[in-house]
Amino acid sequence: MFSLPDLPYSYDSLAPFISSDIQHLHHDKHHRTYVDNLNKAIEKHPELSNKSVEDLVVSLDTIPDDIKMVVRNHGGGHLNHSMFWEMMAPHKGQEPAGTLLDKIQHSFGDVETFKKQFSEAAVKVFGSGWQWLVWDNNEVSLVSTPNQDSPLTQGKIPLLGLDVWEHAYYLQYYNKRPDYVEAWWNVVNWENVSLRLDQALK
Ligand code: MN3
Repeated sequence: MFSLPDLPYSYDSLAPFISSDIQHLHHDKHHRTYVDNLNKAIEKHPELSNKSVEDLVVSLDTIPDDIKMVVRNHGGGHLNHSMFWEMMAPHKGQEPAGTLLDKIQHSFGDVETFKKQFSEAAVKVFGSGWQWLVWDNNEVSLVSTPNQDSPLTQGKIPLLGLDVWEHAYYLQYYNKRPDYVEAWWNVVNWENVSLRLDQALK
């Protein structure tokens, strides 16, 4: 059985950038739905019950046809949101540092250019989806995924992800996705992004 992880901080601690109301709706309702639907699917195939959600999403092609779409959408949703909470933290004015900074500079020139390209790509994701910084082919790069698809299914390791589904911002930002994206940079947990890069480099 998969379970909904607690937020690693209080519901109001990403405010004013992401409101407590959004966090309650997004975590308690949307993320819970992904977990519940994933569990219902796995109940039909108990042989999969010892797999981690990463295992399921990495090897989607091996998932039985009758639950493949549910695992893709709701397993992906559970995995993406579990990462997303960890990829954010209360605002402390941090910036990328160490090896992560080196890799960003190598691929994008500097942090400002990286943020600009990431933000532009995030704003352009059509409909519901995610914008990612991934580790792929020995460098950091940008990728967008539709719906709840994970970069892991494409063999790319997610380092930083931004949920651009309307449910992630509509309560506070209405239709102004660019304002949400700009505010979100204030709550990126760069230490977590560095940790993910370190694990990818092992
Ligand atoms: Mn979401």
